[in-house]
Amino acid sequence: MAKIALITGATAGIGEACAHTFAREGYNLILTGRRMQRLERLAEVLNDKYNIEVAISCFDVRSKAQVIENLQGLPEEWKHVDVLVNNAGLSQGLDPIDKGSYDDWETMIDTNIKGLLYVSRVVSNWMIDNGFGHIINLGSIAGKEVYPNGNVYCATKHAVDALNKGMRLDLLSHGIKVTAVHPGAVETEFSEVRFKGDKERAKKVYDGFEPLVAQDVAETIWFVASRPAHVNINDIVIMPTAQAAATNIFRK
Ligand code: NDP
Ligand code: 8X3
Repeated sequence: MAKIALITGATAGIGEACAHTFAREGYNLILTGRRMQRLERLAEVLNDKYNIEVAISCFDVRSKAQVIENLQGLPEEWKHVDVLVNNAGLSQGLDPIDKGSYDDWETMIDTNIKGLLYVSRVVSNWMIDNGFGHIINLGSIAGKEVYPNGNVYCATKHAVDALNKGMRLDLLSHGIKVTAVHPGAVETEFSEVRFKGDKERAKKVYDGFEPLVAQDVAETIWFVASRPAHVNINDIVIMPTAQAAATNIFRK
């Protein structure tokens, strides 16, 4: 029987690349995100290209009720999830703490921390019942370092780092693997979302150096997921060669 991966935030960027990568490796997929049309299109493409089964589940991870209802509403056979990629996340704004938007702060905290917790609460129970599973959390270099004006986004990714360690401890006796993957700069829709659709400002983030692309991170996630049963990668940081630290990028 084919293995199953549940990928949150599969409508763009790293999540979408993970969907292609796990499909390539023969996994059946549960794909989630808020943009239904993108989920439907992706499911069609993957199904045609790789002949795998895809279930789509469209919800906002910020809503505890939506997360529980949609995930628990999946047919029982889809609950044998081998790999959960906790990828849905975002940054909003880049303002100093005295000027930050309350709404931006809440969106980041509700998505990156609370959303990840809601999904993990449901899926970790399936994994415990199944007696197997691997949770892969998308952290960030922003979860290892803090940079100017990154305040709340960095705090949410530091929380992911802590939750990753907490999950690893709490799920140890159930044989469930837990890993955090922490990328540096990856050119996706991330900066466009951070700057609320300002494409020009978003583009500048990646000017003068070669950033990672989503596929680089997806291949790292696949590496982590494909280790032998007795091997767990706890934590991995992946950076563009031109980036040594969060704010230390060598631009030509
Ligand atoms: P993208 O903006 O390209 O993709 C983000 C994904 O998250 C989308 O599929 C989006 O789907 C989903 N998402 C966002 N908010 C919600 C929500 N409330 N409910 C459900 N899904 C949501 O960004 P990336 O691919 O770059 O980011 C993926 C992860 O990687 C994030 O956790 C990010 O913090 C992290 N990361 C990114 C880095 C980068 O430089 N790009 C570096 C380090 C970490 P939809 O809008 O359809 O809901
Ligand atoms: C995304 C990378 O450096 O913009 O997590 O925070 S960064």
